[in-house]
Amino acid sequence: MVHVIKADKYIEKVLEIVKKRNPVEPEFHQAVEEVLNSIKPVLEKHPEFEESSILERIVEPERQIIFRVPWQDDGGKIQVNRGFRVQFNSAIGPYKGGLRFHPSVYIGIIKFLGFEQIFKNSLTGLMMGGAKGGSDFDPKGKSEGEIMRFCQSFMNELYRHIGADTDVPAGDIGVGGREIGYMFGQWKKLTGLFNGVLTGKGLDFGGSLVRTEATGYGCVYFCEEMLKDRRTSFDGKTVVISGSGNVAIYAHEKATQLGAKVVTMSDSNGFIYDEEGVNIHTIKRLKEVERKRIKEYVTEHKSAKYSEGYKDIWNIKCDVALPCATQNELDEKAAKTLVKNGCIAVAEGANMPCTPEALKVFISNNVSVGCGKAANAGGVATSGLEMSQNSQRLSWTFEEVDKKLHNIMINIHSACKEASEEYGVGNLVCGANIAGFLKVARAMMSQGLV
Ligand code: NDP
Ligand code: 2IT
Repeated sequence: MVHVIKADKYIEKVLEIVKKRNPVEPEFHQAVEEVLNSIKPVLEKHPEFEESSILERIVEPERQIIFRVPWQDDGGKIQVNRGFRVQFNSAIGPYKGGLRFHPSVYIGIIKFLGFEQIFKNSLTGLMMGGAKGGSDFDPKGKSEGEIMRFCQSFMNELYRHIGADTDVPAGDIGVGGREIGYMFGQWKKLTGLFNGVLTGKGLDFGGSLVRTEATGYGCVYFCEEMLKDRRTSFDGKTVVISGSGNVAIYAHEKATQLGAKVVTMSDSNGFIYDEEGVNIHTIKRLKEVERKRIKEYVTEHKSAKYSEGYKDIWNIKCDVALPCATQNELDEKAAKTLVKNGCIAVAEGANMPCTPEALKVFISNNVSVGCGKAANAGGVATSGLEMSQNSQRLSWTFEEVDKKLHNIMINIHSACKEASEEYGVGNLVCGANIAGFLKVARAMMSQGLV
């Protein structure tokens, strides 16, 4: 019989190991701490998880790959970036998760994202393990040729580690349809395989309808369920959205379709406030086609105002806030302001956008909160649907995929709610962590020493 200690001591012990073994990786520590602290009642009910060292195993990636990415810029100079793929957990399916290209990327960011991905993918109900990758490459200001050469060089190493049945990357910050296209082309050239090794592909070569819209739409579908629980809806609500990338744009589109007015969007330089409602067509053209900065919006819309700095976006009065830019973009002060201004629901389109202190403020003030693992799971869920279509060599209609996505988001919301009630934790954030964790932990137990 293995000696079992109290759940809180066990959590403390594992957190200590994580901090010691992964020093100077604050985002990873934050993500682990949040999950571990919220599963305390599960550990109390299931001492077998501690007996089998499930936590010690789940916080350690199965595999971490770091590689050189050399590429030639337009001036002929050779540049070198660093590439990453962290294959975190394959208990419930092949590794699955996005690639992020952003100068802030280092191993700690990839590990926090890969760790969260394990539980998010579990919540989707599909067969997908957790992984994440990327590079400290900065796509801003690069020419089309430079982007292509970088993506090709990135794939020149990544291809050895991925596969349609082993590890399936997709997009994240700085990686959209264009980059996935270049990487897929290089994969095909290197391996000769035309298969579902990447998701988020173009519609002409195996991509799925709705994948582009999926994360933003899914986030709004999840939030709609939270609003239903409060006997209200998006109709007539004022919504603040941060970011103006893939997730933010389609969160805007769906919230607007459901009758809300979206009054803000942002990028890393600043935010726009349009009291008449941000025009989605202008945003799509500026961001998806012309790849311009958000401040350009005000030159076309006189009702809008631009402010430098992205943090003050949370001072804008709203009923619903959808942080869709990046980690830790919404802190305690911002949360208090949102509460004071009457905000009733927050759904995280981004990964870990609210600091732990901000989450506490929301929960203790009865604001409904959908954490990223639950609220933004629609993206990876639809990636899972793309994998299914690729395996079948079939393409489903927009309506079919959208309906499946909607059902998945409704089911995730129910799973979070049920877990929260069963374990008496009283909020969807802990509920998401518990529901996501249980499935993976059980699978690990069944598979022996993995
Ligand atoms: P995009 O690259 O399309 O857009 C990112 C947006 O966030 C841009 O407006 C960008 O502004 C802003 N942003 C990025 N970094 C920062 C920063 N450090 N400070 C302020 N603003 C910043 O990415 P996505 O829309 O795909 O991703 C947004 C978030 O959603 C990320 O947290 C991602 O992990 C998460 N997510 C994405 C999914 C997907 O399917 N794409 C799925 C689930 C989650 P700028 O142009 O100035 O950099
Ligand atoms: O954070 C995420 O879930 C994503 N970036 C999407 C991952 C995917 O494999 O579609």
